[in-house]
Amino acid sequence: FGSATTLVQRNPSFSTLNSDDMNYFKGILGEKNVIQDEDRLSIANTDWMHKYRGSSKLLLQPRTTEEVSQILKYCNSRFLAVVPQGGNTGLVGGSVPVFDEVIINLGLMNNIIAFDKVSGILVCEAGCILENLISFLDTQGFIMPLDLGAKGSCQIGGNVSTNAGGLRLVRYGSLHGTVLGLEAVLANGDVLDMLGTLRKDNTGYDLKHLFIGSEGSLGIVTKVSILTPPKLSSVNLAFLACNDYFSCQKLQMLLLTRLAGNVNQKLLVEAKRKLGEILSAFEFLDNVAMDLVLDHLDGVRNPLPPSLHNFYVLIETTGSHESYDREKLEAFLLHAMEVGLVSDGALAQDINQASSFWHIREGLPEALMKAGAVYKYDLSLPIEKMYGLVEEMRTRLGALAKVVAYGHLGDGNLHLNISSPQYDEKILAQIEPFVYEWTSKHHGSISAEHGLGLMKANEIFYSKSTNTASTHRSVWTGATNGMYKEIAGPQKNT
Ligand code: FAD
Ligand code: 2HG
Ligand code: ZN
Repeated sequence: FGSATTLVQRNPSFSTLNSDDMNYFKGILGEKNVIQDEDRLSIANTDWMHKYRGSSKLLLQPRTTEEVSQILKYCNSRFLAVVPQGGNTGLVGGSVPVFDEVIINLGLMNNIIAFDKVSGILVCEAGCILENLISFLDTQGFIMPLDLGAKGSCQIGGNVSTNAGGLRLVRYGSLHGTVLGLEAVLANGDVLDMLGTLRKDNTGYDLKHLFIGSEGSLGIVTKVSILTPPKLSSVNLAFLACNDYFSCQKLQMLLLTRLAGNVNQKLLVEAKRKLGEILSAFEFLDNVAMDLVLDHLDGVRNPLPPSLHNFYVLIETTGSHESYDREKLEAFLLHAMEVGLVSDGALAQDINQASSFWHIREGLPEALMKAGAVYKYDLSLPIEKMYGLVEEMRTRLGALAKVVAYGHLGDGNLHLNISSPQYDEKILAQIEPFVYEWTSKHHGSISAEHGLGLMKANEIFYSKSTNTASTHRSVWTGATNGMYKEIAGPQKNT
């Protein structure tokens, strides 16, 4: 399904499982958590998109850090390859085995360890499902600093390991900022206790950052401490239509208080500065994406009929002063309409309407799955260039496939999805390496938030210099001796 898959071969230094191994694992985990059942293995071997499939014969479910440590120590001594797995919602083929690796799923390590209502610091096990953490914090008057469509299944350990971005990054920043500490187990079973809850700690390297976004390549994250923001009382959501991409972009410039062309700038900048403070999401989708959702998800309707618009933008604000925040958003929208940036719009009147607006944006990955085969690209690009790629891709593909664009416009992240009834080498050849070359030429990143996984293990060179990529490799070799996960970082020798 992509260039990486055809290049990878099973590392012959890895052993295969035998009955002594099974007995050992049963000894430490108990029969119940050593899973060889075919149906359960089939689920764990297959990724969310049903695009990547391994052939593992063993799924282990540890309950404690000590058990994770024992498993890894043993696998390391026996040269058994492993793959850490959280909620298995990853989109780049990193959460499932490539061959017959032992799957280590963290789902049973799902306890909340501590929550401090004064500092907002949450300490929990890595297997906690994001939505459960969101619900728990809600009862405490706090929120998670990240939110994504996969919240019902993804785990905080998986979020940290992919450095998941999501819908609120524009407000709360990346997990590199909000994760204060981690506990992780290295390939040889050593436990690294970095589970601090301090805001400041400059004693040497801050090693936790190596684990954030390392996609399980350096070890298994077992516990996380994370700074959570207080829940604010006033959340507003606007669903807007723009006629062209330039207007979406300009709208964002207004929000972020940069000057915005031929309008009454003084007045505007003042209003936008205030909105900028309460901005909590800035998402976009194009009309092809909208049609896809309408065609494939039940009960969804376009809040802005008739649907003749080319682009849609969701703007969410979160603040603490209900009437004032609402007024600010309304004033901003009125102005944006007056100057012609917005052609139509709706403000959510209640929580149900807000969730129906969000469903359109969050439902896109699912709608694409229902539409057939999908080639997924997750790119960071300069905002003014971003949509140029979508247009060029449409020209290249013509009637061969549908080009669907959406993403986190607020932080320059385009989700470019190419949808067709079936996978087809002809389509892939039109997309790759063009999409990577284009991104590299415009100094973007070929993985904004989903990671490299199996899909892009060989493509890191489009976004990292040779020296940087070889330093990645040295870190990986130093931490694991190369005897741990099958795919972890660049496969080519640099
Ligand atoms: P998995 O998919 O199980 O694993 C992902 C990677 O992390 C794998 O390489 C795995 O080996 C490793 N891993 C998992 N757990 C651990 C652990 N405890 N220790 C070490 N390594 C581990 N991503 C975004 O960034 N932003 C989005 O907005 C977003 N929206 C999504 C919406 C949908 C509908 C879907 C299906 C996916 C979305 N994703 C998004 C991608 C995915 O959900 C995230 O990457 C998520 O963080 C993965 O978490 P998980 O628990 O499912 O991890
Ligand atoms: C999102 O933002 C996810 O919805 C998935 O990151 C993106 O489907 C995709 O390409
Ligand atoms: Zn995303």
